[in-house]
Amino acid sequence: GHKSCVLWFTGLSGSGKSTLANAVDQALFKAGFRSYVLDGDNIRHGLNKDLSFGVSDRKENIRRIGEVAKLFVDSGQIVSSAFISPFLEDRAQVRNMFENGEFIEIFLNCPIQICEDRDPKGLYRKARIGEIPEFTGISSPYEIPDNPEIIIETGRMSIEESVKEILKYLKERKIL
Ligand code: GGZ
Repeated sequence: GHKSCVLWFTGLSGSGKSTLANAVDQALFKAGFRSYVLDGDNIRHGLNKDLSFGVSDRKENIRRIGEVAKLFVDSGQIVSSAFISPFLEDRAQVRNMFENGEFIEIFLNCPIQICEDRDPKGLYRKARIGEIPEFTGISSPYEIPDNPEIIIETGRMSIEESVKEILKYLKERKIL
């Protein structure tokens, strides 16, 4: 068996949150652990499709995701959450819903130039020309985590290396 926990990925659009969360999920599955990924595809398009990208809706987005993550932890799973979650206060609020050691904040530290160069969906380009208002990192803030459990420099590290580092942390903490 294993302990349940939340892997809370935070970082800019294009920093690799969903990609890395899914890679960790795959690795956990292969190793026989039960895990699940919450990301834009299954939350922003479903439960939270009534929410915009204004400050108060982003806060509500994160609050609801925290509540859903809590349900997964209660059910004994490792849940990976992959949302920008730009505000320190909101991340701290979610952290407070969990026991000590259950909430593992993973900051994907990637320079905005790299995210913007990647621009897989062309959103940065649209944000630059004003077609998307309140875009994180351009016209809406991202508050850097002050004490994350793990920092991954996704501009420098491969996905495989990043997965290894996260699994190593979970083993050291006796979660796996
Ligand atoms: C930031 C936006 C915006 C604005 C749409 N600002 O790279 P993506 O496309 O796939 O991921 C981004 C996603 C951000 O949703 P989150 O739920 O993670 O954000 S938050 O935690 O702040 O609520 C991006 C897309 O949605 N997107 N408009 N204005 N990202």
